[in-house]
Amino acid sequence: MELFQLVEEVKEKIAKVKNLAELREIEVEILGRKGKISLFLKGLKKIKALEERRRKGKEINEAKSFLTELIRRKEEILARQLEEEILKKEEIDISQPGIKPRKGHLHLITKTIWQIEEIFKKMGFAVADGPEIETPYYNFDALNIPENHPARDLWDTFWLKKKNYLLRTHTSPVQIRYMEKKNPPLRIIAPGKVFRYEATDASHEIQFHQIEGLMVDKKVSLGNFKAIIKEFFNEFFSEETDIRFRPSYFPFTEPSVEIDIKPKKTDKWLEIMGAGMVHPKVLANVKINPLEWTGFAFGAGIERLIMIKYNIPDIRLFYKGDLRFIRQF
Ligand code: FA5
Repeated sequence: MELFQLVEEVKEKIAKVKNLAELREIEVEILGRKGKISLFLKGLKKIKALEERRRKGKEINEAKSFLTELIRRKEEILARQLEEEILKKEEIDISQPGIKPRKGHLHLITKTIWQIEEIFKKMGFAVADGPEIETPYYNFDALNIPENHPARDLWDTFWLKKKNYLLRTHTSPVQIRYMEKKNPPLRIIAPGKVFRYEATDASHEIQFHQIEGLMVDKKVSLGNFKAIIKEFFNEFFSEETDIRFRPSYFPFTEPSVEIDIKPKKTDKWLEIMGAGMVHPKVLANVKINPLEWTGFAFGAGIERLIMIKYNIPDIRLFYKGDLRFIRQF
C-alpha cells in the first residue's frame, strides 16, 4: 500500500469514528510502535539511494504529523460531545414549577397534648405517665372501686388473655403509681391513651386520650382547683371561658364534680371532665395521711377538648387516617 493510500484510508476511518475508544484503536493501529507508519519507516532501510531515502523519509514524517494532528482534533471533538451528553443528562429545566416534597407533621392530638403540657408546666405541674396495660388493682381497687362495685360497670374494659391484665379505662391509675413513689406536696398531669369497651358514636370512641391532673398539698381545696382549671381553659381556648361545676360521683373523689365549659363562640354548656377532691381512702392506699394532706384530681377527654376548640363534629375523624382531615391541622 502506498503512503497516500494509507492517509486517505485513515482520514475516512477517522471521519466515521463515534467514540474515543474507537479512535484510540485507530491511533494504535497507525501510529503505534508496531503500527503502519512504523512499517513504512522500517521500509526506508531498503532504499539505497540517499536522496530518495531522505525524500521518502520526509514524506512519511509529514504523513505521520498530519495523521497525529487529525487524531488530536477528532479527540477534541469527541470529548466535547461526551461532555455535552453528560450535561444534558443532568440538565435541570428551570422553567418547571417547583416540586416541594410535602413534609409530614405532628398529629393534632400530639400537638394538643404538648400545648396542654406547656400550660400546666407554667403553673408548676410536672408531666408523668404510666402503662396502657394495667392491672385491676391500679385501674380499679386502689381507686376505691372494689370488685363487684357497680362503678366498675361504668368503665367496661378490654381484658387481656393473660389473666389479670386490662387496657386502662382512664388515666387515673397514674395518680396511684405516682403517689406510691413520691411524697407530697406534688402537682402532676398525665396525658395518655385509654380504652373502653363501648359502642362508638360521634362523641365516643373505644380508644381515646385523657389528661389526668393531680395536686396534693397542705390545705388544697376545690377553690384552688377552680382557679387552676379556669386558668387552663382561658389559655387553651385563648379567650375567657365560662366554667360550671355540677355535682357528680366518682369512687375516688369526694366530693366529685363534673365540669362543663362554655367557650365564647358557643352558647351551649359542654361536659368536658370529671374531677373532685381525692378520696381519703385513695390517699390511705398510697400511705399518705389524709388528715395531713388533701388534694384534687381531674380527668379530661383530649379529643373532646380538641373538638370544641376546632369545631370538629365527629370523634371518629381522629382515627380514620384520612389525609384530608389530618392536613388541615
Ligand atoms: C373518668 O374517666 C375519671 N377517671 C375522671 C376523673 C379523674 C374524675 C380524676 C375524678 C378525678 P369519665 O369516664 O367521665 O371519668 O371520663 C372523663 C372524660 O373522658 C369525659 O368527660 C370525656 O371528656 C372523656 N370520655 C369519656 N368517655 C369517652 C369516649 N368513649 N370517647 C371519648 N372521650 C370520652
